[in-house]
Amino acid sequence: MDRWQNINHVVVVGLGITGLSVVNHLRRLHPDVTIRVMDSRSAPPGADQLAESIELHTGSFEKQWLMQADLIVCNPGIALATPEIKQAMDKGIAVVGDIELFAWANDKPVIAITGSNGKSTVTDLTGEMAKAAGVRVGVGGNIGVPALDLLNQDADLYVLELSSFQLETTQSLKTKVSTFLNLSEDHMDRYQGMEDYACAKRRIFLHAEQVLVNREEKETYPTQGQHAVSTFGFDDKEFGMQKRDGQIWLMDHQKPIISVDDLRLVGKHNWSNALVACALLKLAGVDYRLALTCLRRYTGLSHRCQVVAEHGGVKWVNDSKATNVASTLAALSGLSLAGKLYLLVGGVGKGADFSELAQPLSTLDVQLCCFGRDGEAFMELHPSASYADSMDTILAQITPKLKDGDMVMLSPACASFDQFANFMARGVHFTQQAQRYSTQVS
Ligand code: UMA
Ligand code: ADP
Repeated sequence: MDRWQNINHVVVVGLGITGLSVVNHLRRLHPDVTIRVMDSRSAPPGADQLAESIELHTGSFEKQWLMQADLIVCNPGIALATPEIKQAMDKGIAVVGDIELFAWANDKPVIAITGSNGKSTVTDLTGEMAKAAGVRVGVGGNIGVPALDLLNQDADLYVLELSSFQLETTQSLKTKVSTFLNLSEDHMDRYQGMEDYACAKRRIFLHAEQVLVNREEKETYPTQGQHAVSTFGFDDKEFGMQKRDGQIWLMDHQKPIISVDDLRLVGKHNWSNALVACALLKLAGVDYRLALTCLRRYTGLSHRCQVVAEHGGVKWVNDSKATNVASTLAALSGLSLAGKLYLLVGGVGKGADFSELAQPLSTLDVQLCCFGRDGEAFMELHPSASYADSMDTILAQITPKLKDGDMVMLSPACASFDQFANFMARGVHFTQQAQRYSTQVS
């Protein structure tokens, strides 16, 4: 089927790295189509990299262009419910995302990963292990490398992190294996509720040869279609875990893979991430046993529960990627400290309910430090809570109190864009401040 037969005019909505990758892909593979780009921001990122020959409209969505399009390619950050987009869809104009274009152009096997938390860690680790096992692999998607940019790499396997936003506009992606890691509240400013959000994520199963789901979360299972289903979890079934001689082992159908004591990744949630990476590779036909040294050495991605400074017995932990409640819960789970935890929370709450944090906080010696736009919403979670407008003010206030055994952790349960460009900028800022203030601890 030639999907491009009747497509002459494409409108790319939203620039950023996705929009640029779409334009480059179209120019490479479909030089005859006309491309117009629009972005509602007045100075969208990427505008300086757009060829001058491409028409660009900024500051609003240009309705007439949309109505004249044969195909609209929408940035994942733009909701399909946006009135101008909805109007075009109602007129019968096809609206897709960059992952759909990837699906149209790709004929290589794909491992696809979604979930509320752990996507990037599992994606990166799976890619690293595939490489260590000798596979030419392309790793991208929501992790920060647009999927279409991978198509130049001539890989034999693609590992894609897919957000619910990207899956909303994806219809045809064939995968060797798809996994839905877990479901917890996030992006409630975009979805009508948890089921709406879960439905978007389950689209990852539409054309999956095999699916891998979380035994402990039935919401991660496909609700329609015939699939070969494998499961992972903390018990000893299928891909699971087992205690042997006092150590917990990751297990593949009763066969030991690796002891968690041999992992450099920390936290129970990361044991699960490591197990999933092995399972995905096996289901895709890659021998993960060729990559166990890589797994053993893997220390994780930046901004995820990462110790960024240590001085005078005080640890400073950057978990800036904790942009929802479940990821902050994961950071607190199993935390055992000789001293006090100074926990920095706040930012853009995305309409979330933070009350689940109250229970684990009640079991810890903690000073809850709230900041940013929705920081006040955390104040009722713990009697120690105090509010300051910025992270810097908090760090200046707490540093003189820090003692041997304490931990200062940024695990904000919120997005960053009230005060920072993104979670990485927030994490870098925290790291710089941590390195400065840590030397002042006596
Ligand atoms: N925007 C507008 N008008 C526009 C276009 C964008 O207001 O016309 C705003 C929207 O609020 C949008 C935001 O700008 O949310 C981001 O757009 P962008 O230009 O930064 O987008 P890209 O650079 O193309 O990045 C996107 C993903 N961003 C989003 O889904 C919001 C990146 O995921 C992804 O890495 C990249 O494509 C490559 O696939 C980021 C993300 O935050 C990391 N993802 C969410 C998450 O992980 O929770 C889903
Ligand atoms: P995502 O790409 O889904 O946002 P990341 O791997 O970047 O996932 O991790 C995001 C946050 O979630 C970090 O704070 C990290 O410590 C936490 N996290 C990682 N894996 C899991 C998991 N399996 N369950 C819960 N939280 C997790």
